[in-house]
Amino acid sequence: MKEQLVMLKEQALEKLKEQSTLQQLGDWKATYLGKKGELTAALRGMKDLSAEERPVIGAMVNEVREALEQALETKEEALRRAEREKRLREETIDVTLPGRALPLGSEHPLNRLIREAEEIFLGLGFQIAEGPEVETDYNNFGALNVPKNHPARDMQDTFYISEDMLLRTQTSPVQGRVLRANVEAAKQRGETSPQPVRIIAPGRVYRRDDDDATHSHVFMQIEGLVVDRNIRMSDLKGILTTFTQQIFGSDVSIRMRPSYFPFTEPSTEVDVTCYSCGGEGCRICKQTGWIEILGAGMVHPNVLEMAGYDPEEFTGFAFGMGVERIAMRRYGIEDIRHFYTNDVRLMSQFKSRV
Ligand code: 2NL
Repeated sequence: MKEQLVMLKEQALEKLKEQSTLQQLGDWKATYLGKKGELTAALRGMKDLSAEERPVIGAMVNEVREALEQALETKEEALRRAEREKRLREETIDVTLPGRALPLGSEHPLNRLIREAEEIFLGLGFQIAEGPEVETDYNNFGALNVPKNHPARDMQDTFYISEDMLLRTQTSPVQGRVLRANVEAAKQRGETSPQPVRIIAPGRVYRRDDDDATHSHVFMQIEGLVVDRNIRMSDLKGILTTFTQQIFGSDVSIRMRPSYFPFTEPSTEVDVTCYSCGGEGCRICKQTGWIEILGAGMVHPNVLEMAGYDPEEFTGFAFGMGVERIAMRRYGIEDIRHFYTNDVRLMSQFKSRV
């Protein structure tokens, strides 16, 4: 029995050396120290021993058990340490490696031009106004002095949603809303006159056009409106000169040609000197030296009156420009549809300066 125990101990310790994972250690523990293990089996054999032998062997069994448990603990600790060190080695991060660059988006050229225009007009004391793209027929046409039989009101030219709802064809209804809100606010406060107005209204507008290189059924517009006492055409010219020089460069000048809009009287079309040839005449300005960029005029007294502003007390000017047309010339984009197909190869060329 003694020799058997000594052999068991030696065999167990020998086997222990071969175990190299915590899983294997568990199996080893079951084999030698477990309830169904070899040492328990040896203990069971003691019932056949004599009374003198029993305590001696009993002590020896305990001694072997303690030795094996001790060895197991030492081995387990060594294995845990080795595994932790291995993991730490594998998880080492080289903080000196350069990071992976993420592809950076860029600002849409239309949004960029609108933002630049907004910054210029904010600097001139204007506020930015916004409104819904689905409008009433009255806000889009009636309130702007566009008569019932005007061709612009035709189903051919406007997206109607119902008899009197439509997709706005210009952002002017936004300005009309601001005017009427001011009149309402003055009434609420018991004041005799509404506040003056100095706003721009940038936004998306819709026309029933067949899309081609120069026409899109959806496009961006920036309109402006100033209403105050003693506003004159020279104020319009001053604001537009400052704006165009900040957008196109301080060496451009503007000229105004007579035109017609139902909502302004007098009305004018505004040209800038060609920023490509400086006015000499080239392909871009079709040899004229001038490029048309917007329409404008003095607000028609009917428009002021309908909104609740007394045209005897107030005068104003308004203007409207198509953002795509200016962006196409400025960035040399030859097809308006590029703005809406959003090919990243084109769009990524407009890295924002923000
Ligand atoms: C153009 C011309 C224009 C206006 C828009 C306007 C707005 C109010 C009152 C009077 Cl609330 N006028 N807007 C005036 C003149 C011209 O747009 O060619 N746009 C692309």
